[in-house]
Amino acid sequence: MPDIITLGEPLIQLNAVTPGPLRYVTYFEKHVAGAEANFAVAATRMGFSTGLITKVGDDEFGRDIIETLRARGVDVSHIAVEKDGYTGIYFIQRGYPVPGKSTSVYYRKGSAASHLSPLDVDPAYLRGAKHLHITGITPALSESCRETCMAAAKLAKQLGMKVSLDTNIRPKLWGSTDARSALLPLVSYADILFTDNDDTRTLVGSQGSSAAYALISKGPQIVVLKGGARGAAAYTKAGPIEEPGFKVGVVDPTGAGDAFAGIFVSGILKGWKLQDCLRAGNVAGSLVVTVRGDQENIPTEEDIKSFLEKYSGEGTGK
Ligand code: KDG
Repeated sequence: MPDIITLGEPLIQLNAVTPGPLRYVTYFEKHVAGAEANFAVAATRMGFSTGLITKVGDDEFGRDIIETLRARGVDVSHIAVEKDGYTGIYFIQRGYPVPGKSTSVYYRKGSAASHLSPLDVDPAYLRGAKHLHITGITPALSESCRETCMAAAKLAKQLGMKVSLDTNIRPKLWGSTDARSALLPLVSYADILFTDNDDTRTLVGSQGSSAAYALISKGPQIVVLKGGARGAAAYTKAGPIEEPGFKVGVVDPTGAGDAFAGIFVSGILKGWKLQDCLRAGNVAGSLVVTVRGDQENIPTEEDIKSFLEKYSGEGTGK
């Protein structure tokens, strides 16, 4: 049984090789991505066994996802292949209209993963696992996906597992009222909550420490506010702990938060101090943004040590 189980939609990412508006891009690089799959790969790099519960289409992209995740060490035994279903894809437009930022353009409505239902959460698979990770992307996909996340979180708690939730609100998938009403009940099941100021404004109408403590009052023991290149802060009832980010050249920031979360949770499961979890998570996020693709540059524990020994503050990522 895997140590860590994640649930959500893996996607094929078609990442623009050149920056600028997509209409002028000729070449795209194909990668396997999706927030929860990225998290699973990060935890695998840290030495944990992981598994992903999801559905893909009976198509070449679904087969790519299964083969790639298997090769990256993720257990794919609970990835169902939906006959006549299709696998979601998305394009990444880089560096336009804001240099250093990316935009996701989804083609995923009605995808196989959007048909996930609570019946896909096999109690025997969760039993024996230590940790469940979910994100705010999955409940945005469909009503049955929302129910699936609730059922998985509830079951995980009943089984004595720890639960982490990354709010990951995607305004392209739903409005703020729907996001708030679906995510706040999930927050109460989370032991560790990952979020950022944009999402906390939607969820609790504030940001920074007041938002973190408003969220802690709903259940989580740790609320991590991710600040991208600025770094991250972990809030507990004992107070905040902050860690600055690293200066690196940004090629594509997509996926940095998932790597951060996967490494952070791995650190917690290894019994690390919060400060060290934050620092390692920041290293992972910094490495991911220097390349196209969400998973390829996620570091191992050894890589994190080397980065911290050798980082001079002058990386360009080029
Ligand atoms: O965090 C990176 C993810 O956003 C990306 O891989 C695609 O899962 C994805 C999504 O739904 O945006």
